[in-house]
Amino acid sequence: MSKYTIVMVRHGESEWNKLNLFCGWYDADLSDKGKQEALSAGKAIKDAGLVFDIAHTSLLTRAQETLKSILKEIGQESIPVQKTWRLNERHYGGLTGMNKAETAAKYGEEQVHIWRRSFDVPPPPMEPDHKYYDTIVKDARYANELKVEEFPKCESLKLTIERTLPYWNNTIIPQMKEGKKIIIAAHGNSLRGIVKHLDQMSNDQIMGLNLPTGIPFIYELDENFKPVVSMKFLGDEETVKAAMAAVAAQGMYVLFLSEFRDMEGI
Ligand code: DG2
Repeated sequence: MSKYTIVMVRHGESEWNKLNLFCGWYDADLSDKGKQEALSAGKAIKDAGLVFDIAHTSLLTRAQETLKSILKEIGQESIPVQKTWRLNERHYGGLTGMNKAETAAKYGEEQVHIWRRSFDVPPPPMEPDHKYYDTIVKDARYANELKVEEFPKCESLKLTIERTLPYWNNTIIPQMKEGKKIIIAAHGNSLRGIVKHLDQMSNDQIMGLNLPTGIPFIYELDENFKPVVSMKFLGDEETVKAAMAAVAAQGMYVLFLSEFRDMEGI
């Protein structure tokens, strides 16, 4: 029997999702489409009659803005919002700022798939001479959270889970036990980590999961926090499937060809 319900949502499309760039800890804003997706997410949550006591999000603007828009739509702007770097997107290291399809054209789709979806192969590290190194490492929002030597230079999904799961276990679960209803607005890979844990997916199974932007999903959990209902999207099946396939296709060479053709007008 289900005892707890929790809602999760990947932020709406960001400016860098739109440009198909590896984003990670770069603080991209929501695109116009992403703002619309956040509004629709709020409407879907409202239609489902869901209300919350506490919200959790990352330190990145795209997730915070998505959450804000949802809470506004459901008239719950005043609930406490807890922000943590532990829910940040995985750190995409040296790939940060590179175009995913172009990277596939250069290094091969297989390599990009490994970088994006393997469980424990991290992307190349972000070195101090990287274009976005200072922007990220010297960002004041991390000053009280992480020492420079603790700062990730890149993260695999495994490493992402190692910093996300303690937050799930030590902060979110105790709040659910107190009867708090929770929403989490975070990122493709920080949420994939939580989903992998909840559904006890193997390292191979998780490789096939691509989370769409801006479509909330629900977990119903039993008294031991085991799923009774897993990843129930508040959206019609076809739309969700197409959105997941589009995320998977971001690392494909053919997308690079079509982006190139669009640019060249051919
Ligand atoms: C995307 C995920 O993160 O990328 O960092 O580029 O959820 O913050 O938009 P998000 C990024 P993929 O792992 O799907 O390539």
